[in-house]
Amino acid sequence: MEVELLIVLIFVACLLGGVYWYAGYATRTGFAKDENQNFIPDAWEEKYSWLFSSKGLIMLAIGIGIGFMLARVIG
Ligand SMILES: [Ca+2]
Repeated sequence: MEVELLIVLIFVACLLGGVYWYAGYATRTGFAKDENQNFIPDAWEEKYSWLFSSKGLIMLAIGIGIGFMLARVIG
């Protein structure tokens, strides 16, 4: 059970990392419209602004979760 949860957490971390990377990449290259220049594609801001405003908290929670599950899997 711990291993499955660990894999899910790592998968979510990679997925979110990809989303944050893509947002920065797409807005910097001008691929996605970003008129207010906050490096979040404007099309995403209405629905997913919480994902960016709580980025630090989300990554911290996932990081703690991975660390916790990793300790249980190894130990
Ligand atoms: Ca924007």
